[in-house]
Amino acid sequence: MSESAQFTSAIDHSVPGLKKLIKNHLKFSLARDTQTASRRDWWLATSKAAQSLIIERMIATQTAHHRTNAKRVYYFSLEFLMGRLFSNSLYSAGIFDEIELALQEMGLDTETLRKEEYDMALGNGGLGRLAACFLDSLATLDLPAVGYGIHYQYGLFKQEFRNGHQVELPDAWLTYGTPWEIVRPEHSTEVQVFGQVENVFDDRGNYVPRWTGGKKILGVPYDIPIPGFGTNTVNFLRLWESRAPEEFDFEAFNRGGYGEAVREKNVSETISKVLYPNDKTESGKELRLVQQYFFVACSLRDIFRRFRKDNEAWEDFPEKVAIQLNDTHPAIAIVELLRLFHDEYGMAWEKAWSIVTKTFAYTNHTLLPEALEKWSVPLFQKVLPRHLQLIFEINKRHLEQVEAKWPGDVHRKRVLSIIEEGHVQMVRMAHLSVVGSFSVNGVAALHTQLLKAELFPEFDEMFPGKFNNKTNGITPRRWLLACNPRLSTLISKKIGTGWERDLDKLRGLEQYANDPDFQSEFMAVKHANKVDLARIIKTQIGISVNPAALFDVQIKRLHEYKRQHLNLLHILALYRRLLQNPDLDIAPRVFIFSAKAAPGYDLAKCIIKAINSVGTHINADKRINDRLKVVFLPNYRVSLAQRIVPAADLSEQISTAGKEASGTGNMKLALNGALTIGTLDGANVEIREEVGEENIFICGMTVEEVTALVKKGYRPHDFYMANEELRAVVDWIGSNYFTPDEPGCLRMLCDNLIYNDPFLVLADFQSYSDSHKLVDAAFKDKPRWAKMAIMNTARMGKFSSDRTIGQYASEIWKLDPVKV
Ligand code: OAK
Repeated sequence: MSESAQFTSAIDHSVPGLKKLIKNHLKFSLARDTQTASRRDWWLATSKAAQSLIIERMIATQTAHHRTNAKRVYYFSLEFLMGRLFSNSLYSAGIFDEIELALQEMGLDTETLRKEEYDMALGNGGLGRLAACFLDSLATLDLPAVGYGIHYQYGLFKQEFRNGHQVELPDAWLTYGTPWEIVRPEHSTEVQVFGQVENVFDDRGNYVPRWTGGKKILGVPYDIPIPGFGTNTVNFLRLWESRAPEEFDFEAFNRGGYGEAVREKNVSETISKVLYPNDKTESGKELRLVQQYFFVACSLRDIFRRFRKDNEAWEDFPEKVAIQLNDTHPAIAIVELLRLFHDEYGMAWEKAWSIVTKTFAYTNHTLLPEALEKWSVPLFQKVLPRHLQLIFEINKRHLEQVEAKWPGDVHRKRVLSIIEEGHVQMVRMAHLSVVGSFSVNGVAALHTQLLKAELFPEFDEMFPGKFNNKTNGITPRRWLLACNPRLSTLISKKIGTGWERDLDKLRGLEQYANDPDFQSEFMAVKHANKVDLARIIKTQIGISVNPAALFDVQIKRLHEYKRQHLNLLHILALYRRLLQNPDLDIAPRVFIFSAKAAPGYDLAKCIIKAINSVGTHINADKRINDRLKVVFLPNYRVSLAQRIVPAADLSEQISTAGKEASGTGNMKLALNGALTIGTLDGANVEIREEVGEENIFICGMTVEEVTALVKKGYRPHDFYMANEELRAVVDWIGSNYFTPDEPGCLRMLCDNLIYNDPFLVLADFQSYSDSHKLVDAAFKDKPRWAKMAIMNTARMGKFSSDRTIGQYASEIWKLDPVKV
């Protein structure tokens, strides 16, 4: 009998059945009656109803995986940027329409309830959101998978603006609880940090190192079910919360009294307290290393337990377990797995290392030097003394191989070593990851090429074939079906459904790209989405914008390499042109920004202030007559992105060539019919290949040109002097004109551009500005713009995360689907 024949739901999926289920949850789970229930209560009750259906399938899925002793992939990530789960759950449970009807009959609607959910923002940006898209695709493709991470009590900070400056507030996402998670105290596990290494006799009379002392921490798992779309598979995300092993430390109580005992407990609970808010950089914080070790140590114990249920021999471990490391943050898992096999299970080094290196695969997500994690040896010694010893032993054996391959080559040994020599020795986590994994992948073709040629050329030579590319993708369920219901409906009306699980089907739209009726339907959808966004802008920040204007969107983390300040310079140039020539014929534009800056990143915060100040000034200038508007929406997050993306006309992807590993916002926007203005960086290169050069605006220097300019010696001041308009707008920013109440506050931005400009903003300004003129002309030609927009949607099939995950599964993990 097939698995699917065995699965029958015990739940009544009909509209009356669902109504009853929701009311039951309201009453028995929330202790509310229909008279007093708040919107949040209704949202919770509806979510719990959907969750019941999902949990049924989760149990069936886990049974099937267990029964078939399936190989599983474990996705280790310090970040999962999930956003809201409500719509996704309804779609995946296949009850969206039924729930909508059921709610309607009770005088409610999904649209209102949806907004009650607090975003699950356990990530900073690209890397964390990619992890969330991957979970969705893994389940949709019926691949046995578990995500492992940390159950942060506080997610990414909430952002507010005060006088245009970013202010950070805590993100207490769990205040009202969440309907999606299931706590599993029975799978709690204990791990150790700090302490020392002693040599002791083991039970066979060998004198061996043993990790003793230190601090014990309890990991308590919370599971979030991850339903696939159009399938019964439900995987889960397991997040660890840190606790003190005993509720109350009586020894500490006797030593130092109540305060001491509670303090001890607090230290343990600090580990999972808060997500570090830095995108790319996190330098040397002890707590961060403890976080990393805590979650991978808990996860490996959990994987061992699951493996041992169905398997005898450790040799089979790589046949049943693949672990994907989401960047180097979980890389300590390599050493921990070795330690478990070697120290705890007494396995010989060679055998243990051979299993380890057949288990791990590593994804690199950036080439930026400041993001390559390094830990000082003294810090490692303090937090994980035994792991440090093991790292030195791994490195010794690794360098012996280097010596065997290139005898006497000291330079190679130095660059390939896991330990960086210097004033203080450092452990290079990227090197550890390359040495300890059987696969290393980049996230876009250009990025992988640079990874091999620039970052790790010696490693590529040493391990031919280990490096490979897996171009990123996004889930079409969230980034089209759920976020853009109007466009989804139009697409399905035109080419039928099925594109949600096979995004290449969108190619079927190409044949209508020149059809005036389809063009006007497509652009009517865009217009309606812009009207919605205009309403959000009005209610959030009180600015009126014209939905007929070109919505020019840059939404992503604030970082110099992403060059929001290049966009700002262009805005100022346009503003100046309009002041000097009031008859200038340009299409009205609304510039829309949304971005968080890392709390300690002063220049990024200065750029936010600059955009806000310039925006306030332009928006109030009557002479401009609403032809330019500048909007900075606070508190960028997944749920806000889901409102902005469907309404965008133009997508700004203007990083300095060679700096953005892939980008995924570029894919979301193009999929929803926005045209890209962008550099040949990251996945933009592949987007151009797919949509065709006639449907994208490429500008700026190429990687080769950037390299050549930097090699020659880049002098931003020369560009500043040579370009009258550029000089004027840079000086304007520095002049206090836009910040009269805070003189000097934008000086650092202006000085940075003229005298430093590490990301070549001034060098790319003219090309970018010229490209915008082409955008303006194209936008005025309505049929042409419509055709280009349709072509973008039609040709984005490659960027489904289903394609990406299919490639990981077959080329890296050797993982087969299990139908439930
Ligand atoms: C964050 C912390 C450390 C290293 C990398 C990151 C990160 O978010 N990188 C981003 O990953 C995305 C997913 O692969 C890419 O699309 C972005 O280009 C990259 O910056």
